[in-house]
Amino acid sequence: MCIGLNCALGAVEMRPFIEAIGKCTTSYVICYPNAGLPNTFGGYDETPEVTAKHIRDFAVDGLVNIVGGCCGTTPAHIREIAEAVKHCKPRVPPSSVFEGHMQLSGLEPFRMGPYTNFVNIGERCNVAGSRRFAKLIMAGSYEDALTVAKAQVEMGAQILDINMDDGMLDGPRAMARFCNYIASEPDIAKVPLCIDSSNFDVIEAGLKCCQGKCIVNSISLKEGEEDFLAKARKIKQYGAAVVVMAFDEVGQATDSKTKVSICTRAYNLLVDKLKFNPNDIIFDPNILTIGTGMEEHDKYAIHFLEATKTIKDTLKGAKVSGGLSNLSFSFRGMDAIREAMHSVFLYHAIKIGMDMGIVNAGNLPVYDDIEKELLQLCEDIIWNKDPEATEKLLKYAQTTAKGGKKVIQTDEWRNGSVEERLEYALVKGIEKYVVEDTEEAKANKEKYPRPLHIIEGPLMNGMKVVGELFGAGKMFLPQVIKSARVMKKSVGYLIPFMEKEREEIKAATGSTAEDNPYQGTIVIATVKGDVHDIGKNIVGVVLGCNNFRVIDLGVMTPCDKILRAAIENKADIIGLSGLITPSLDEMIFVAKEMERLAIKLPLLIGGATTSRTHTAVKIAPRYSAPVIHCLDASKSVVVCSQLLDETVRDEFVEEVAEEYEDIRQEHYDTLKERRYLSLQQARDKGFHIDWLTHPRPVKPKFFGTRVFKNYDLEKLSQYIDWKPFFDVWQLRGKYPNRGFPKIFNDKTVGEEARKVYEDAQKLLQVLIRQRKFDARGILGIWPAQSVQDDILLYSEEHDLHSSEPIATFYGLRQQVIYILYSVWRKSLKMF
Ligand code: THG
Repeated sequence: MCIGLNCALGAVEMRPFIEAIGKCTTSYVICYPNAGLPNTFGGYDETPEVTAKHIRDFAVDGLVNIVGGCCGTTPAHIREIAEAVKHCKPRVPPSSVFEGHMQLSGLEPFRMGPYTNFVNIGERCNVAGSRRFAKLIMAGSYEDALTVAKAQVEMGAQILDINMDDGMLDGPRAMARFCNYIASEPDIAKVPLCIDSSNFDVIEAGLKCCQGKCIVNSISLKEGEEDFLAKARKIKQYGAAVVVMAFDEVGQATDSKTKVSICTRAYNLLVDKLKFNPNDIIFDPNILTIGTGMEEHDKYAIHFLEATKTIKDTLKGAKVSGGLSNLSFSFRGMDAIREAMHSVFLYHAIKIGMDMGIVNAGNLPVYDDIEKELLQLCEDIIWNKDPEATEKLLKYAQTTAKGGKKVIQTDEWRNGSVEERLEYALVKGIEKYVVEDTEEAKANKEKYPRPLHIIEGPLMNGMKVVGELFGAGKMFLPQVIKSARVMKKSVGYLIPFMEKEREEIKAATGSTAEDNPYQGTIVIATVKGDVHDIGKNIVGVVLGCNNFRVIDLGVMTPCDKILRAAIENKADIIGLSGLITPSLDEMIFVAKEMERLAIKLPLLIGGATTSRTHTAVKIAPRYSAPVIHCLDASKSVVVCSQLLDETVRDEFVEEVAEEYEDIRQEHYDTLKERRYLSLQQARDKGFHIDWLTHPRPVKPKFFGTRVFKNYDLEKLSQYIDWKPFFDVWQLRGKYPNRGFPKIFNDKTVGEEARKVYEDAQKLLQVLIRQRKFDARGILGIWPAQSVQDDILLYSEEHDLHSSEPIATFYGLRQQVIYILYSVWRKSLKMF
């Protein structure tokens, strides 16, 4: 930190201030006084020699680092001052008792001494981590978004994490703007900020707007040492502390050994190569989600805790932090369970040496207050002591939600039809009877002539329900994985029969078609620049369980590798995944490349920062084949199956395209900031005809008006556009102008749509038959010409150059840019 002293004071008046500041631990003191106090005429009388003498006294006393002159000083003053201090040493700040500890600041200093307890970093000013905050920021309500920041400080957050990583936001702008808003509110600005982004431009934008010393969250070795050091060098220049994530060129460290080795490598680079203050380094060895239902994830908490211990023991001065709420993502919607897990985890992590964490400040129950059964379950899941822990926690949530009453498990569902039983088993993840039930369905040759029909029918219906429940937050990830396993069991039973069937067809038809027992092939990858793969791995498992051949290219996958793999493996679908915002741009790039190379495969977009809006607005317009946002692993099965089933594919693709078109329209309609062209630009965009080369327009058969009386209503009724009619009834769906209205097939609104449509037809017939009104029309044709923005009409053709117009249509050109959106969208496709 530096303090500068200048205007309004001469050097004499400055003395007491400089002495006071000298006692502070502030790194730099800059002193550039006026040439004395102004005289009655506002001029300055102090000579260069006098000013220089005063400043020299400061320098000799070791009070200043940088000197100069302000009002009234001249080049002669500066020359004299420079001469006077030539042999003086710069001030050395007195050492602080906090030397050797992390020191941060907002408006107030924040020092982490040896007795500082665990430090809470508030997580909620994060567009990906709080729906409320995201809504406010997206709507541009920054003032209201400050309440989210303030509430956290009031509830005990000592540092605030700020994250604006969303594909629909201009990250650097949003970050700078919010930091500036914070600066205007001392109750918030008193705490240091933690500028959180996976995009370094956003981080820099934040750093430029922050007072005090903040934390940069985060950098890592994922792009190699050079990139890592370049970013760290900048952070050092800005004087910030830094969070280093345990990622490297290979990916994100999940086991404790790799976590420690990456952090150690980063530590040595920072301390040896850049002389980075070890007290300004915070390691984040990745708190990853447990209880996902996948065995590989069961030890994630233990790995973090083990790594934390070693890092604290071996990397002197460095701190350890982590994003606590990640731990419990599997239990989204079950806040009591999540909070208990967090408290139990922290209880152990703090003991081991975790210094700080990004937490939902104020929402951590006291360890001892946690209900005993829940506490035991949390201990079990964190320390991986019970393979059933996830299951038991889910059950616990369900029983407590029902007023503490235990749910009685009965086998009553076994009385339903075979379809109902299969669906129930899928939704509830019960494997016990699934083979038996599948067998029963297969035996019904009338209903299911081929084994594939069972997959496409009842099994897929069950998966659809799973997808819907998951989307509505009523089912949780571990349950989805269980459902996928049930599916796998059922499909596994059917596969030998399908293969046999294929053999038979081959023998009968002499076909030499390649044997392909799969529903289809999908190439999935985490895009370049991104190391997150947990979600993608889950998608891989779920699709694999559903008889898809999954070619998983791993993380940090460059575009050309993805496309090559898709072509070489004759993939049917490409799936891109990513968790950080820059991945969104990479996905756009992949889409553009696919368009350029005339690839026609459907493109699935998934991962935590992706969204339907971003996919619809920014990715889909770049690629003419289907682009579909598929956030949930459970939905991927239904989406992929529909894409590969020729009977429903076109309709599905069309539906998605229409939905995305609506999203785009809505998005552009709600854009708060309208942008304008200048009038001249708008005029230049007008339609200009070169009359010399343009063929002369055909001369109409008449000039003047023509009137239609009593026009046939029956004829007119065929031209009614019914879409606005359904819109008014808020029935959304398809209604082509002619032919059978597709909206009638819509599962949810179809029946109602048909009813209102039939009512309307009846009314219309009454109107026509009883001639309730007659229809008249008039049209007119006149010679016309445009003059600037306006259109002038004349009574006769030869009037054009000689006489006065009979009428003028005034047409100021449209200057709002977004109204031209549909034109712009079409032109986008050209890139
Ligand atoms: N390490 C580092 N930085 C990080 C993370 C990390 N920054 C982001 C994230 N992880 C930590 N922040 C959050 C913020 C919120 C949630 C999780 C992590 C969260 N939010 C609720 C949810 O998604 O269910 C939303 C609640 C709501 O909308 O109100 O869980 O690991 N260095």
